[in-house]
Amino acid sequence: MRIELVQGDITTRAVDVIVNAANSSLLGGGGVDGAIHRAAGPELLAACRELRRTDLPDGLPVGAAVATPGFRLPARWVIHTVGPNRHAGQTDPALLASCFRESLELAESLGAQSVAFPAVSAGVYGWDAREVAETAFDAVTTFAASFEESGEDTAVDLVEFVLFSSEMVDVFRQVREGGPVWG
Ligand code: AR6
Repeated sequence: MRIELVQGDITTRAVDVIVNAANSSLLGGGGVDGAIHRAAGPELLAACRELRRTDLPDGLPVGAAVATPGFRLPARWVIHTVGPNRHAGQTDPALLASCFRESLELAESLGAQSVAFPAVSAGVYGWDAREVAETAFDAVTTFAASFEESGEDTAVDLVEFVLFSSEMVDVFRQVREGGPVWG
């Protein structure tokens, strides 16, 4: 499984799945969530409302993931996950790891070959970029290793981290290379 770092707007990625850093309501917001809803069109909000009406009347729990079509996006599906909100006292890294793991498992069950993640919880939800990067790499490598141990191949063979700023790319690169993060 390849892991790539990309600087840019996740809504432009022509991958099978893009992951949305949503909130529990699934009804949109700012940041990457707002960008994805704008690019996907109003059909995405309608699909999210339908999920709330049927499977998720109380919303999507922190650390969980759910899929919708990508509608007007180049991506085939959007997987919505809810990162922990540090400003609300959600400081357990296991919750953030769960976002990456559950999104990957759902992507795998959809047969997706390529998955793009944003830096979940590193914006409005106030997590330190380095901690997000460490958690993200750890979750992806653990996911890949679990398949290798069982001798099975993953459907997912490309994971992209699509990061808005060059500073965030630097943090992810430093964490991947195991070196210090400056600044
Ligand atoms: N492509 C890639 N990354 C982006 C984009 C984009 N188009 N736009 C922003 N980012 P955030 P969170 C980066 O705040 O911290 C929303 O209102 C951004 O620079 O989007 O999980 C939701 O509805 C940052 O590095 O997500 C929730 O209420 C990263 O994406 C809440 O924010 C995540 O920032 C979720 O907060």
